[in-house]
Amino acid sequence: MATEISLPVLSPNDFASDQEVRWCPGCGDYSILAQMKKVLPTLGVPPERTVFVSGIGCSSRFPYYMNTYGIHSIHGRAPAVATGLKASRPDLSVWVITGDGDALSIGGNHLMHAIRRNLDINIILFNNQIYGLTKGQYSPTSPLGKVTKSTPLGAIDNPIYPLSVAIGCEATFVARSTDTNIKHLSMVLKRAAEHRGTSFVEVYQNCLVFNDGAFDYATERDQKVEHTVELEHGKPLIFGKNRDRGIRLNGMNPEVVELGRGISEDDLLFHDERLPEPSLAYLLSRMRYPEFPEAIGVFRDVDRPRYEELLNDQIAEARKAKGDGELAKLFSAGETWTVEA
Ligand SMILES: Cc1ncc(C[n+]2csc(CCOP(=O)(O)OP(=O)(O)O)c2C)c(N)n1
Ligand code: SF4
Repeated sequence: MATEISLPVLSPNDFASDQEVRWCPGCGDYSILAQMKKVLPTLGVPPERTVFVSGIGCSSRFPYYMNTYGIHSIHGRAPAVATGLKASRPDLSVWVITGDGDALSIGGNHLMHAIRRNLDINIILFNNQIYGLTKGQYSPTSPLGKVTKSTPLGAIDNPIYPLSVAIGCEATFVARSTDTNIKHLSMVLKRAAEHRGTSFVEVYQNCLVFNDGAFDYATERDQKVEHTVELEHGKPLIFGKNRDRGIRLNGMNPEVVELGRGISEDDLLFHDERLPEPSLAYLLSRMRYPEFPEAIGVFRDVDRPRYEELLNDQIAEARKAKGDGELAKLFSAGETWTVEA
């Protein structure tokens, strides 16, 4: 007779470590940590099968605060460490926590290759448009003209947009949320976890010490309805306090239009997160405040084979055809040279 075994019900506390959280009081990182702890128990993956990998930065202290496995790795290299881990242990749930500096400055190259490979990992980029840990230098997402300690006369390098970069790298899941919109943030984290393939999530995160208010337009109660548009699959892009404005395509370009006066919802752009072609998601990732409302939600969610499956299939095939092999034999196989003094 089969015995029924009831699985333990996990709570956010099961994922919380005993470490004192060392972020500045009021930092947006707290909210992301809280939502992560709420979402993880709903995924059915126990702490001992969950791993957080981070690079360097304030955001990268995240693994200390989780009662899971964790690697506080090397600056910019979290995607590379996560790639090795997921390829060799596909059974683990692997999360990468990174900042805009960590992911897009020193780690830009590693990020790009992790995304294009499409391992089943989740990359959460805390975008505060500044280097927080090193006390306020500009980052690749700081806007033009931004005055910081390292740009005393204003930034002159063009910023890059994390989601546009991810889409350009063929990401299969791309989303954006904000640290203050906790319901939305937990929905996005859950969707990212459920996606099979690399999920790339940008979270607008307030660094109240070195870049306070950078995202007020998208997070403050009275401003966000006017300056963000929430993406919903199959629905038209509508925004504004009175829900009377929308985004329409004019040729290849988006434009803001007012509803009424001959323009109806049917004329608007309808969101489709499952389009195989990433152009629409890219176009949405280019909509920037103040010219446009910025899109919040899931931009893209498509299926493509995962690197770890392809890799492990290849290894199994090779084993079947050639046997287990021996590393020492492999080292001395093929052309070898003896270097003489
Ligand atoms: C090899 C190396 N180069 C530079 C640094 C200095 N450094 C530490 S964190 C950081 C940037 C962190 O910025 P970000 O990723 O935006 O994270 P935040 O602190 O804002 O969360 C830099 C440049 C370092 N620790 N190691
Ligand atoms: S410096 Fe900024 S990002 Fe770092 S903990 Fe403080 S508020 Fe947060």
